[in-house]
Amino acid sequence: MTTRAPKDEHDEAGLRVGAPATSAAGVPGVVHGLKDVLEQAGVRRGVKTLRVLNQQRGFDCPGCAWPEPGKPHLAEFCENGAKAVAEESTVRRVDAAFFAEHPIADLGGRSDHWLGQQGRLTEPMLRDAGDTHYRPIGWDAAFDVIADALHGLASPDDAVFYTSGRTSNEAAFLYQLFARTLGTNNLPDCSNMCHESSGAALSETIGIGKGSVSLTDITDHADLIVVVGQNPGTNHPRMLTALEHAKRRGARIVAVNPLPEAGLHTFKNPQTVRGVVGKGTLLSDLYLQIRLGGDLAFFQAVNRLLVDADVVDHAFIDQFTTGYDDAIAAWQTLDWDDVGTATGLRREAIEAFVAEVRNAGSVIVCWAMGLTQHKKAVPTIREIVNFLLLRGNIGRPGAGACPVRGHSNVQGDRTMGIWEKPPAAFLDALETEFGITAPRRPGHDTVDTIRAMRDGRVGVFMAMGGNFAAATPDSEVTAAALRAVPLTVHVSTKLNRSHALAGQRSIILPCLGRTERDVQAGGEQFVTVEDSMSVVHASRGTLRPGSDQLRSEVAIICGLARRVFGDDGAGIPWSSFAADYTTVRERIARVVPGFDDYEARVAVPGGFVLPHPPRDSRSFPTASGKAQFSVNELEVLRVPPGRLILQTVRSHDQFNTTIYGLDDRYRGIRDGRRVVFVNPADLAELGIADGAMVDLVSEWSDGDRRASSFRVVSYPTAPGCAAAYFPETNVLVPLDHTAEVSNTPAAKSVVIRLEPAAS
Ligand SMILES: Nc1nc2c(c(=O)[nH]1)N[C@H]1C(S)=C(S)[C@@H](COP(=O)(O)OP(=O)(O)OC[C@H]3O[C@@H](n4cnc5c(=O)[nH]c(N)nc54)[C@H](O)[C@@H]3O)O[C@H]1N2
Ligand SMILES: Nc1nc2c(c(=O)[nH]1)N[C@H]1C(S)=C(S)[C@@H](COP(=O)(O)OP(=O)(O)OC[C@H]3O[C@@H](n4cnc5c(=O)[nH]c(N)nc54)[C@H](O)[C@@H]3O)O[C@H]1N2
Ligand SMILES: [Mo]
Repeated sequence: MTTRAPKDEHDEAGLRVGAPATSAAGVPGVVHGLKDVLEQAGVRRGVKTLRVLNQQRGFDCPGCAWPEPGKPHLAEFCENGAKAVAEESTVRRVDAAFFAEHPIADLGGRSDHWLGQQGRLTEPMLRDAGDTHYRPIGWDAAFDVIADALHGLASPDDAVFYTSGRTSNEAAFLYQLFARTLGTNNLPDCSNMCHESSGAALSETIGIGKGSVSLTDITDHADLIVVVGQNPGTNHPRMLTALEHAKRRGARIVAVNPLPEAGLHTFKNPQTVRGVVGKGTLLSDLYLQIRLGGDLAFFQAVNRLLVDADVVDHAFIDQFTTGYDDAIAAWQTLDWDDVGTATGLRREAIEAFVAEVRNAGSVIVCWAMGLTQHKKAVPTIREIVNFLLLRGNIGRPGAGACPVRGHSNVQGDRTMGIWEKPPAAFLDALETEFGITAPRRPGHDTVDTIRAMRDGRVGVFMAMGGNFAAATPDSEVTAAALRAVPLTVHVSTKLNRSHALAGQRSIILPCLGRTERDVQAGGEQFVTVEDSMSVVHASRGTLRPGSDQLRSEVAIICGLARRVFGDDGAGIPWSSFAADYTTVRERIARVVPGFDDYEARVAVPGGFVLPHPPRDSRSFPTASGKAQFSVNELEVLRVPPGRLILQTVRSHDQFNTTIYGLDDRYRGIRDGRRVVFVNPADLAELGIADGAMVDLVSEWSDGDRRASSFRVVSYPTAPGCAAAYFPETNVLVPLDHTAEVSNTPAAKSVVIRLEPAAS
């Protein structure tokens, strides 16, 4: 068992490339997962942890936001959930001795993999201005440093409070309350880089920014499930179990993706006998290998064909929607040559999809980052809503919009008010409940935060989880911006790049993770989370905390608030909140719609479902009171000769910036990450050999961006399209390259050229 952390960096020279897999999960999946947990957590602790993962009395998997079934399978976890748990329950420690041994300059030069592998943070640390190292600081002294810095700001808007989507409902609610009591809406979160485009498009068109389907719509009711811009085999493996259920009762599945992802092809369910010994289930009935960014044109073409054939649901359209005539007029102007160029698909392929739709009584569209991280992400998702509205595929069983969320509580954090543009009604309710004056100026989102840092307008940056330095675009610009901030504060479980690329003064506050017991003055606590389908349920840690100095996120916010607001806490009972989270849930129930009787309803195994008017009653809380058809202008991405469109994706061995390991098993990559996947025809045309070493260069008006030394891998991606892993490629994405409306970095469409590697 290798419980010791690696001392040396991994050498990419050992990188091996094999054939991509044609099926996902199966026995190797769970065996891989178990090996990870057992190595890092030790055998007894590891087994104990996995037994309560996603069970109704246990903790919510800290991996993705896919919902748990009503009756969880005895082992309701996947390989990647097991890896997420292993990362957190590791017995490795990053303690004061570690920081004494490693100056900041050393940490800054390390890979994300090396940093993450060092283990759990154990005590608060401070790097003072000019210091070369972090050194230990007590909790109270750390809170004093932060409180003094906040008091010294000219305006509360000079502070920024970032959140990553693993934060519980209770912590998120208190965190936004803290920021708003201070007087700012500067509450950017990982969602700004993730499903912001989905929220924006859905709010405009159906009146609520959340998906409209539940798990049984997929497993039991849908006739056709379209999976667009998503790689569930790696990122939402338990979704494959749901798709398999759907498939076995006769549902059809269509995958739309530039990459032929293994999980979309065949699934070997590790939790059934068939999956263990058999060939698995062939999932996709139709695979459309679309060009990057081609989905808007694709859905416009589909909608045009449905209207031309007059196979739309007129009764639904008349009763529940508005804007239909304008949409029809726009589809009539569609140019089929543009559709061909944008999608890379032949007309017959689009017609084959339309035939699937015509045969299906009910249709669900699922999507993730393949749609949201493009310049035209919001119009694309609006066009998908058009598609659903045309045949009344919203607000009835087996139909609807299904944005598949990333972080396990990213949706809940937004529900709790982590939002730089909060609705007025939410602020009104906060004011009534707490007697504060909530700020009304919109705050900074993630990209605007970096701009503000760069321009010297941020005095304090605090992050509740996440890895801001590594997850954000334009790595060099962002690193310089972060270094200029007078004080940065990171509440974290594990060491990461953000601790190295920190402000002039920098504090690390180590916190409990999901897996750990949370005991406060009022006894043992649990927290609550909301999954991708609006189900709210409890999560209870079971392991002994990684160090006796760790505090819960709730306790950290409340401790800081008492220092900042003094003993009366601006009239808010922070100490009682920290002692007993029931008292936090009481307040949430009074402020956030849908949480009445919170404590009792979350005590029920499986929790409760939040209201969703379009799903529940076909009522659409938009300005017009109807679902909105939209007109979306098509802009074909034309690439200069010799250039490719690059998308930045996750490997199978990472959770965002946390790099579990160096394999991407399903894509045939072992022992390395610096690869770029390119279609063989493009390689031939560019005169570049499979296996050659290249630099990736993106060209912008303010100068080129370069990511050095990638191995070219000939791969069956869509022609003209390349793929490489983030965060290594974030350096290529300029700050201003964002989606319209949502301001999400357009990380899936970066035009690049390949140059022979300089080094
Ligand atoms: N194990 C693991 N699980 C995770 C995560 C993780 O890193 N590791 N991250 C979590 C988070 S925060 C998120 S947001 C989700 C992310 O889940 P995904 O969105 O599945 O993640 P990506 O790796 O970004 O994959 C994007 C997919 O979209 C496709 N795609 C890219 N561009 C286009 C396009 O223009 N059109 C179409 N049709 N397809 C396109 C890509 O080929 C790829 O299959 O996963 C969550 N779960
Ligand atoms: N180029 C490119 N960039 C991307 C993306 C992409 O597809 N391409 N995807 C984007 C997406 S979808 C997302 S969501 C963002 C992710 O952005 P973030 O959410 O900021 O990043 P993570 O890598 O998920 O954060 C990992 C860190 O969170 C901390 N952590 C883990 N668990 C806990 C906990 O329980 N409490 C606390 N306080 N800390 C904890 C650990 O210290 C760990 O190092 O990245 C975005 N960046
Ligand atoms: Mo995400």
